Amino acid sequence: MFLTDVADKTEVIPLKLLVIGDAASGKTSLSFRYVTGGHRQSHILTAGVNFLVKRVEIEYNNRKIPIKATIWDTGGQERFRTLIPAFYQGGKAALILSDVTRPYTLENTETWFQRLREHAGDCPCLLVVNKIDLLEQRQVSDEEIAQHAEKLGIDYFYTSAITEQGVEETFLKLILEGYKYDQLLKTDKNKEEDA
Ligand SMILES: Nc1nc2c(ncn2[C@@H]2O[C@H](COP(=O)(O)OP(=O)(O)OP(=O)(O)O)[C@@H](O)[C@H]2O)c(=O)[nH]1
Ligand SMILES: [Mg+2]
Repeated sequence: MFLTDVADKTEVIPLKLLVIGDAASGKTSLSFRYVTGGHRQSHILTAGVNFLVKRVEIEYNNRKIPIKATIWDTGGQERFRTLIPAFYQGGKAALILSDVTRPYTLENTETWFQRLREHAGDCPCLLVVNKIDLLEQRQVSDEEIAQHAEKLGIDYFYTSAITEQGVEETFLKLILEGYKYDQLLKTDKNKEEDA
């Protein structure tokens, strides 16, 4: 009985995930919402880096894989830029946030995308259009969003940290993509060692 339990234990995979995007786009609220189910009412700007831990099980190739995801969320303000290299290092997947009420935050996702490529290589990323609950203040159309995502060559999701719309789905996709990328890097590393 005891031996079976031990044999059944599957290795927990640690994954570092990144949440980037302009100031006040909802990075902290969305991460917090996913990890705790709670909502932060006010905007307490993130000085430096927050990180949250979520344990989750994903299914991949008919196997259940336990994951310990560490979600890193950095302040979107320019003055936190110097933290960037350490923040990105080892990131396995990223969310790039925009705010549906401020079109320039969608435009700026391109800069965030380039920054990600510069500091975290080919790590997978998803475009997130947040605050979708604010229907009356919405300033960007579905077409603009689709075109923008296509230009970057990435998938996109609509979310709300208030109603929780799209939150679970977005983070599950992020974790799955991060897991696949992590496995790929490990396989490449093993190949190098064998060569
Ligand atoms: N209506 C609505 N408000 C949101 C949503 N997400 C975040 N907010 C609000 O937007 C403001 C900014 O949210 P934060 O999560 O602090 O934004 P941030 O991206 O972490 O900001 P920085 O840390 O400064 O970069 C707060 O007042 C949040 O309550 C959302 O989906 N809908
Ligand atoms: Mg924040």
